[in-house]
Amino acid sequence: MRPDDDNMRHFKRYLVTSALPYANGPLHIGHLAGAYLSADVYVRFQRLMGKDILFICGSDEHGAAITIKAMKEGLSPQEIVDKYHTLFEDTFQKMGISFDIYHRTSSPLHHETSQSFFKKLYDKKEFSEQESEQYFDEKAGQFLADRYIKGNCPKCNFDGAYGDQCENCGTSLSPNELIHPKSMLSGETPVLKKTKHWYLPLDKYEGWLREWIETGYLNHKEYHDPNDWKNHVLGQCKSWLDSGLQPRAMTRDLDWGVDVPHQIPGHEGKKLYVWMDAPIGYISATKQWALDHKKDWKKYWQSEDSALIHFIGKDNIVFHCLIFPAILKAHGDYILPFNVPANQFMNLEGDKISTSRNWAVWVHEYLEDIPNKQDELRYTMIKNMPEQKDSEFTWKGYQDAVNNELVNNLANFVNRVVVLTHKFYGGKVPKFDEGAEFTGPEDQYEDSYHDSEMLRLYDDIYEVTQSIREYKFKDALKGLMEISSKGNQILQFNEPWKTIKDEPERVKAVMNLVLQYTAAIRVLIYPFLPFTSDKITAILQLPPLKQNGDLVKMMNALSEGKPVIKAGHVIGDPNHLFTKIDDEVISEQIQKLQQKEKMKDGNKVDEHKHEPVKETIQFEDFQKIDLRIATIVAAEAVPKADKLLKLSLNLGFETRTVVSGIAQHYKPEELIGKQVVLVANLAHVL
Ligand code: B3M
Ligand code: ZN
Repeated sequence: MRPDDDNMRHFKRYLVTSALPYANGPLHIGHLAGAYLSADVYVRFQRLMGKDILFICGSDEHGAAITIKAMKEGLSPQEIVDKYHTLFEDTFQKMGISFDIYHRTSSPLHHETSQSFFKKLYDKKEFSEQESEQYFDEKAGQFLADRYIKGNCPKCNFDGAYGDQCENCGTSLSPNELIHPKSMLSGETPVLKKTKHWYLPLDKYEGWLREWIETGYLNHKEYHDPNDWKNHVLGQCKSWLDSGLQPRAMTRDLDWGVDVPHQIPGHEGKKLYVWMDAPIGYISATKQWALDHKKDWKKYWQSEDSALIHFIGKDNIVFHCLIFPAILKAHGDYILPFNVPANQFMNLEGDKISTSRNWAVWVHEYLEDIPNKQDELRYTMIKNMPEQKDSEFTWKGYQDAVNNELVNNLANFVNRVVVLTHKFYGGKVPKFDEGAEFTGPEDQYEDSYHDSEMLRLYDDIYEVTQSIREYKFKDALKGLMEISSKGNQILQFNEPWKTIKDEPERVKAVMNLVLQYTAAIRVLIYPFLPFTSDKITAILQLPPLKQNGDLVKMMNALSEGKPVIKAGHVIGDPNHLFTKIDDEVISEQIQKLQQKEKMKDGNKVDEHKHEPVKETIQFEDFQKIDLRIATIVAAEAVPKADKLLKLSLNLGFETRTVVSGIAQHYKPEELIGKQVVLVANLAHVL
């Protein structure tokens, strides 16, 4: 087993991307677990293996997700994307997500890149031009994005369905299917108007897409090993292919986005579809990185000895496994992704993470509330990574993981090694006699030699590296923690604190070995918990990792029985790697979550706090009132009544429509998903 024994030895370089997050709201832990932490572990690992690897990301700043948020906050789209782009950069950096570049799709370089890409496909006659009827808001004077149209769902008749999806029954819709469509811009009924768009004929590409997905091979530039792809990713691709691909419009009638190139007749008022421009954002970010570092971006994107790997969440699979590959192949100069190790979703305390219900742990808030504990969050996220199926984050689970695993196992091991080294040898790594026997970690009754234990350590490290290569980050982290447990066992079985007097040679061999363990953990832990790796580096007084082959060098040394930390090296003072998380910290977070959920919009609730309490009523009066908790599933303005909102309330057993005089306090779209108390037996007011 060579340290770099893998099926990718023939690749000269790697290009790793994480999904470009929409710059329309802060990052929550689900994002982190989905596409960023997994990629970061992988990239940091490959850097330690000495690979040429580039880690690309940036903000996705176009599409209706942005303009709707801008409308809600009363800001311009540019103001919205600036705000969240800055927040993202800061949050990623603080969490140690080690992008080589964090770019943005509103940059001029991206606009140019995606336009010339589009132009190339246009010139190659890859697009089909089709005229269709789209909803147009005559009052607002614009075509409506799917998300801007609401109406009754054709399936369940829910009256707050969007043009692309009914959030009540989950059906995917197209706007033309909505009954009683209304524009969210003006509240008016939109009219159908003819418009022309450029379509990517996915139906024509279906044959080769299927062959590429299923067999993994088209030619030397377009291949992968389907056995290496996750089952749920292949499954989703196959189910899309089985239901037949349809041509997909690559342009939109919008005023925010990348212009359709002006050389193309009929470009006026047209923008690129956000899923046309966003993945090209990976390319423009690479170009920007190459400009900054005087490197050649093309090698990463167009050379058959490069491996392109997309880390994403499961909701983006079709775009990265079918649509973007189709775009790349239609262009002709690009490689296709070698793997798309998508993650599933992470739930929170028994419920789906939801931005609209504010059921989320926001990463920037975590960093403020529980400062300097990035690795504690990274650890819990990786431990619960939704690699194959949805997973769950709980605050109690976080506390247990930190207290029982990081503190009791890892921090305890490193601390014991350092304290004992100072106590026995004044901080100097001891030399030992080759023949000294001691008890190994695997079998407490069998004696071990230092050399054979070094090889065992090598094997355990190798296991971890294989898991990372297979995108099994949970297993890899477990393997790492088992190495720390074994280190603890070596101390426990040999009890150097008892045997130091009578068996000094044996203790030297034991202490040297556990110091090798500690020094090895410092390297191996770096992809997962980089801040902790730095702390161990400081404690051991070793030079910082260079991130270009440290792990390969270390594994080569171990396999030859050479030390990772040399005898005679003087280590620094002990310093606790982790401290326990108190119950109060956890209960505060749980309370915060529940409160946010209850109040949704805290300030607004406070504004009403000062309303005087009404006259006292008798118990019999109170008993007559049937109070029910209901969820607002749709809200809209009532024409010509500026105080009123029409609300659809889901009571669990039925949906009611009520009119409420709160229009001056809330915008309709803010109310969706919120809970209210309803007097369910109030007589109709005429
Ligand atoms: N912005 C969707 C998302 O944030 C989209 C990803 C783009 S990746 C090119 O989930
Ligand atoms: Zn429905």
